[in-house]
Amino acid sequence: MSSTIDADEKSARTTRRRFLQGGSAAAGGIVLGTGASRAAETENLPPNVPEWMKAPGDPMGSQPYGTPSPYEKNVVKNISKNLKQYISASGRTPLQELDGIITPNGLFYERHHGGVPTIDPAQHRLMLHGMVERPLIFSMDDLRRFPSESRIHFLECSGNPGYTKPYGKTASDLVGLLSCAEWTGVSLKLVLQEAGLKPEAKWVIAEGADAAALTRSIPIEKCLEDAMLVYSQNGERLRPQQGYPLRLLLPGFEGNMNVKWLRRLHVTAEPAYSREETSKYTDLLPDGTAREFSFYMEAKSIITRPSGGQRLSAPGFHEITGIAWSGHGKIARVEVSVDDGKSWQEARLQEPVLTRALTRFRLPWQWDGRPAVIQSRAIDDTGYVQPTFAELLAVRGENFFYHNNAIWPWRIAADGEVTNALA
Ligand SMILES: Nc1nc2c(c(=O)[nH]1)N[C@H]1C(S)=C(S)[C@@H](COP(=O)(O)O)O[C@H]1N2
Ligand SMILES: [Mo]
Repeated sequence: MSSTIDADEKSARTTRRRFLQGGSAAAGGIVLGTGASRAAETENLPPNVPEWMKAPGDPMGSQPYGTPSPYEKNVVKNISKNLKQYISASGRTPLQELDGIITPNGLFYERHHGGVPTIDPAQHRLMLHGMVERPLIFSMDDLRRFPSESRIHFLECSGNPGYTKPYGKTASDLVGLLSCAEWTGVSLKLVLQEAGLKPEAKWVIAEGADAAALTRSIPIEKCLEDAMLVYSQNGERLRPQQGYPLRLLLPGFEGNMNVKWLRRLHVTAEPAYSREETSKYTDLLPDGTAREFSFYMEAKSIITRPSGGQRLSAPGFHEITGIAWSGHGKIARVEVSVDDGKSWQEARLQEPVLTRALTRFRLPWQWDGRPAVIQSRAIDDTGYVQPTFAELLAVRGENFFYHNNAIWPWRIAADGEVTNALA
């Protein structure tokens, strides 16, 4: 027995030495960076008994719906102050503050064109009509009687970051119109089968019950593949910002097509050519034509730690971690460069690697304290490789706005400060 304890103790000590030693923080053991200066001023550290052990904590019921610790109050949505945030608005997920792959519901990104409606689920209906045998109107109770399913998928606005000049400071500024949740609802295929599709049915035109009446045309193949009518998000009912009480989820398709507050599905032979698929959400190419109905979000990744706005406290061991995703399927590989793109190493992927979901990657790194540029690139299971920003500009020209899936490199200065290397 005692030899096991010795072995554990020995490996714990080795680990500690390997990960936390290095630079100026090495001196007296595990006292690091800013923690060390704050530590001197408090009586709450070992060997003392901290003040929060000396009296009972808050009583049960003081928070019937839990909220984060007051010490996490800065972990909030990133809402740009440069944009007028009223009718057309967006708030970004603080990706650099999150771990794992699931976005907490309160931090899920939001993008709306006509404000967030407050919808009474008892008065909400979904109409299904057009090229079907039996037009139907569903209440929320009707939809919950169908067999349900839960799946984890990312959702990303195709206007992410929504500017062609890479001036963002943080991972959230650059790709924060991206989140990932476990969605629960009913397969759209089942609901379409209930109505009976006519052979001419080629498109489904989805309409939201917001003031924007946001409307998008969805190819029938996607509707019959993995589209879902979603009523829950990470276990609880959808948030109003995410489309309460019902949204369309089209895994891997650009965010805009995932119609929130879904009220109508019109089955047709032709697309609607709505505002959102003609004047918006298309890309003007150098030859004067526009790329439309691009649907899928291409493979993309970003390092979230260390990332812009953060600071490495000391040279030595640092884990590089981030997220990768592809609208086409699974992430096959993520490669990380710590030498400004000269060489690339394969990062470890966190299991399970899911289809059309965020995938967390990690690479152990020894920072030598010299200036460095770090970046990641995703490769999906179709073999597609995430391009550099320069490669993307060469193909698309300077006029494109949507579907920017470029690599975002971070510059690390000698003092550990991390900034956007392209800005
Ligand atoms: N009805 C409706 N659906 C909508 C929108 C909207 O404004 N109205 N915005 C779209 C856009 S542009 C995006 S990126 C996603 C955002 O979903 P989220 O706010 O849940 O993140 O919803 C899409 N669905
Ligand atoms: Mo969007």
